Amino acid sequence: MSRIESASVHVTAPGRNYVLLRVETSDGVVGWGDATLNGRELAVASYLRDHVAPLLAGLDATRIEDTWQYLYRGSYWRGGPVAMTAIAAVDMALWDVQGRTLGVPLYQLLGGASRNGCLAYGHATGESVEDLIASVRQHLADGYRAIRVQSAIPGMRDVYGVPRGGAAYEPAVRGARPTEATWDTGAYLRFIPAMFEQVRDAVGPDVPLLHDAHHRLSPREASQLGRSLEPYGLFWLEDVTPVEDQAAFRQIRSSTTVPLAVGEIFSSVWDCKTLIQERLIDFVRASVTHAGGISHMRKLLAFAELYGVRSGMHGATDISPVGIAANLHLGLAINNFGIQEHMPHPPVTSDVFTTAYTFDDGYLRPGEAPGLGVEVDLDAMDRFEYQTAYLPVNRLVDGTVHDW
Ligand code: KDG
Ligand code: MG
Repeated sequence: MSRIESASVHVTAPGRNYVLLRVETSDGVVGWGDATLNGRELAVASYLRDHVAPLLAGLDATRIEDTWQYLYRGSYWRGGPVAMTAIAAVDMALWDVQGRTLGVPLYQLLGGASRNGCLAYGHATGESVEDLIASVRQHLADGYRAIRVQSAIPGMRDVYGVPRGGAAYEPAVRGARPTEATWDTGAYLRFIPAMFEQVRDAVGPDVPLLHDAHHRLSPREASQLGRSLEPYGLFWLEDVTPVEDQAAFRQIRSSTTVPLAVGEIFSSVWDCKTLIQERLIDFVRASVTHAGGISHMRKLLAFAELYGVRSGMHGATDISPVGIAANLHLGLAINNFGIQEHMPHPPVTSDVFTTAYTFDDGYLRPGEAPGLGVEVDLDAMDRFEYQTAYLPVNRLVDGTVHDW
């Protein structure tokens, strides 16, 4: 029997902070799990290092479901982003071990491929609508078949998703305290429909376009935005309102037919049970890294399949290549895959991570390497030290703290 020999936690920062779990078995097989929780990385590292890794040594490495239940039910304090990200890392690492032990890519253990590749969407951004349209055209030239569009808003200093001066966008900012952004809902609601009108005019009706409202609107404002965007045929409108109150989506759903995507901050199926069961959303954005790993995401998405809700897994840079690979193996295997976010990591990331997954012709593919198919260079990791970094805090024009 293959036993877990050791489990170690690694914090590294090639380009940005990542937390990884490395599991090694008595047979000498190594598996990796992603435990990165943007802006709260060290909380998960401590959860793993202080409370989980010591429990893993000696367990049967093949008992993945049992280990998941042991960590979830066995902690009594179940759920929440810190615990579920920690459990996800263990689960991913054990599936990785299983695939490597059997010499097969993980998707083969999840039922095999249901499609040829995972349709990916890229992020087009612009400090003006003209720049945004140029960015959309560049993405089309780079092979993307679906594109998220985010633009600066006249009169607002910092807008989610839009980097300044053409730099690559990275939501977390290094520094001892979070940076602060200023938000004006009225200016946003006036500008976005006009922005979509110009983008649609420029690129035609066929390109699937997405947009992320990033939790800032009330249900009534979200309904207004959704209705105003209906003429532009969006693939999805994301995170229109904070989602603690799942019932709020009844109001939005009954007011607009715009396809809705929600859930990059979900930790488990319990965060979206009502949304799915009442068909209040079209896409669920939960990811393997933040929602309990492959084992739990598989159940979450199987539940979603019953109600016609498809996957749209979070894939921003704060999900490490290990987590992205996990999303891709699962996405390739399930029937109700929708789309996968693709926000490429900066080139320095490949100093530490070598991935079997590829992006080509608009599709991400997990590759045929055994397990998750990501190699992690332990020595290189040590060259990139953790640096404190936070997501921004958002305030209204009068200084009131608002959702970011
Ligand atoms: O950690 C949070 C970011 O990943 C998030 O703000 C990015 O909204 C996001 C997205 O859709 O990628
Ligand atoms: Mg988002």
